[in-house]
Amino acid sequence: MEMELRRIREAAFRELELAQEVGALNEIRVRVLGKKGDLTAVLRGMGAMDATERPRIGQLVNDLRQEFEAALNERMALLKDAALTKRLEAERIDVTLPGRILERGRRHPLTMALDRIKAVFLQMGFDIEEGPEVESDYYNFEALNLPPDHPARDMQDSFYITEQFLLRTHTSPVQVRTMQAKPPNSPIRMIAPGKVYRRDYDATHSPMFQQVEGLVVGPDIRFSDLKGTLELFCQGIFGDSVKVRFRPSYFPFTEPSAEVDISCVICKGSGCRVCKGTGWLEILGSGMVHPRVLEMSNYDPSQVSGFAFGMGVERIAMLAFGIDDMRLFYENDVRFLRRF
Ligand code: 2NL
Repeated sequence: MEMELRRIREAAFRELELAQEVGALNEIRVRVLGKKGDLTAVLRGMGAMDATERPRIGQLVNDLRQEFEAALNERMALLKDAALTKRLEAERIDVTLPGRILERGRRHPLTMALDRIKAVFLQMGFDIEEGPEVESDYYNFEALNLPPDHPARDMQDSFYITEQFLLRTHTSPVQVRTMQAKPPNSPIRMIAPGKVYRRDYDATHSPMFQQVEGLVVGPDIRFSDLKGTLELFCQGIFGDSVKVRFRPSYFPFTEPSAEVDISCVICKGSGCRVCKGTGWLEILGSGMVHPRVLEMSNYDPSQVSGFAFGMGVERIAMLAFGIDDMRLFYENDVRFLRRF
């Protein structure tokens, strides 16, 4: 029996030395120390042994078990260490490599223009309101003094979803909703920025564009308030030296109505290609809110009055940055976007 133990011992230690991988060591552990392993087999065979021999052989088996287990663990640690070293060697980080350059993005020119527009009005105490892009015929047209047969509805050839719902053609419905959400005749000083949709597509028109409309309502709001506010706005965007003029115009929701022009930002008023020789550029539509529009939203025209205005953000951005084709805003060509 002692011969058998010595043979098991020699074979086990030889295999231990030959093993090069953690997996191989685990196999050896099972084969020698496991439940069906060599040493367990010896213990099982002790029944046939002389009773006086059993304690001594049992002791030898346990000693061998402990000795081999310790050697196995030591070898295991050694192989694991070697494997880690090898991996670290392969994945070594070269700290002298130059870093990867991070591509820094920037804001879209339309976002920059809109932010500037918002900032000017926020400074004047305006609130910013938003509303849905899918609107009902009522909020988009009817509440703005555009009954179903009104010819001005054709001017804004629209995208209808159903008979009753369409993509809003301006952000005026946000102002209507704001008036109706307040107690009658409450003062208002707001702008409504957002996307609007019209069936139009060329160098100066896009089927989707961004608009900022504004509304000021209160007791004794006059045309002089409209003029002063919009003149300040134009100077805030195009600089203090810009000249502003008001021309009579027509909108169904304002009376009287006025178009707002600024002196040409390219030629300073002397006449060029951009202003078509006139020295002036149209940038806003405006007017005193029509009494019918006030009435339909529970405002009493004998108690309050107001002015409203609307502008295209793309147009403001084109003039502020000197861009001649609106479609460039939506093509997302980075060569264009990087210029601003
Ligand atoms: C333009 C002209 C304008 C308005 C929009 C408005 C809104 C309410 C009541 C009365 Cl709730 N008016 N909006 C008024 C005048 C002109 O927009 O050229 N937009 C691009």
